[in-house]
Amino acid sequence: MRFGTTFNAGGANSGSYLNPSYAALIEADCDIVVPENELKMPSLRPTEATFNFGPADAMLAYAESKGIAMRGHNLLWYRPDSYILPSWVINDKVLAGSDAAAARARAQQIVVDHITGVAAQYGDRIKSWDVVNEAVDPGTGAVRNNVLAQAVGGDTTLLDLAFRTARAKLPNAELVYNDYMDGGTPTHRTGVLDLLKGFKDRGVPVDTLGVQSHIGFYGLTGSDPINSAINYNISNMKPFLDAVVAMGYKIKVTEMDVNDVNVPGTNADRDAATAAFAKAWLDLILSYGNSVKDVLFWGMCDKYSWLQDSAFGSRSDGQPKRPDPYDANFQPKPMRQSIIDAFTATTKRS
Ligand code: 9MR
Repeated sequence: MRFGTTFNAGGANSGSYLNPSYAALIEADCDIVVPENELKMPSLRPTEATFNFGPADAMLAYAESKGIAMRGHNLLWYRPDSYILPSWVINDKVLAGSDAAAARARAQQIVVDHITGVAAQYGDRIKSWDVVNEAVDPGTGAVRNNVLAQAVGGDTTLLDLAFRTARAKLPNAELVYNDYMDGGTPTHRTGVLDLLKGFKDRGVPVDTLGVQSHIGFYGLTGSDPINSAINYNISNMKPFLDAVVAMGYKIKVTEMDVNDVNVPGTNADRDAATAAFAKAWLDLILSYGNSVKDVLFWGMCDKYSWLQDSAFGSRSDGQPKRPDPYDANFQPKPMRQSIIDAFTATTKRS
């Protein structure tokens, strides 16, 4: 089993390898890291003609110097939101034009060129890639709509092409379909299962489902609200994961954190709740034995979590959230022990 985290190329007050306090957590606990934003298409491709590899190159050099693996996130993020694709893609005239055949060819060319360029830069130095990220609409279960999807009529053409291109250019890499999988909406889970089944039916080379695992306490009801929320999510996920593994996919926890946005009480109360949820979640996922060997968190330390952005909800007491294994002072929390306990309890991988 390997444990890891996301990190970034920000400054001294961020979840960066350039922040000595954060780097110390990585070097103490992690076997694997993944750039938070630096390999995303808007970061890498300011213009069609340019690949801005500098920040990710430096991150990979850091990881290699410490003997830590680095995985890649992501090659094709498939959402309609404006920050997902570079503006030269969003504003592309051919993609949005009236010549359907030209739009289709242009979309395919953008996907192939991007993956080919990134693969040429990193080759076997990055052995696992989120090839396609978040392509299933949680509201409908269908493949999401965006400027690329529109150019190919909304089907899975570009998703399949991304995986086939990645396999051709990165024959030794683990190819991952990465999506939320937070125990929440049944429609989303059904949509992901349909997509994974379609990949198998069409012979699309996908190795692994990335179970992001941005889990959390969103609704709290009943006399035992913490345990009810945990049990609800676990019972939703088990049949889903059974089905994924039965299709022959591996599983990987790619972006875990535990959102305590609605958990009342003291820091100790909140940390006990998130530790319990993390333990139950990891016990379930690690029960799939050799199908799962990696667990990555989306941050080691509460201070720099993406969840501190109020756009993702705020606590009613106004306190910062506590979603990660270490607190804002870089001190370990009970959640860190939960991870150790889950790793210790699981069967040895072969
Ligand atoms: O944590 C990331 C944040 O810094 C970025 O602004 C945001 C948009 O690029 O993406 C966040 O990471 C997301 C990841 O790439 C995909 N799954 C959800 C993550 C949290 O939003």
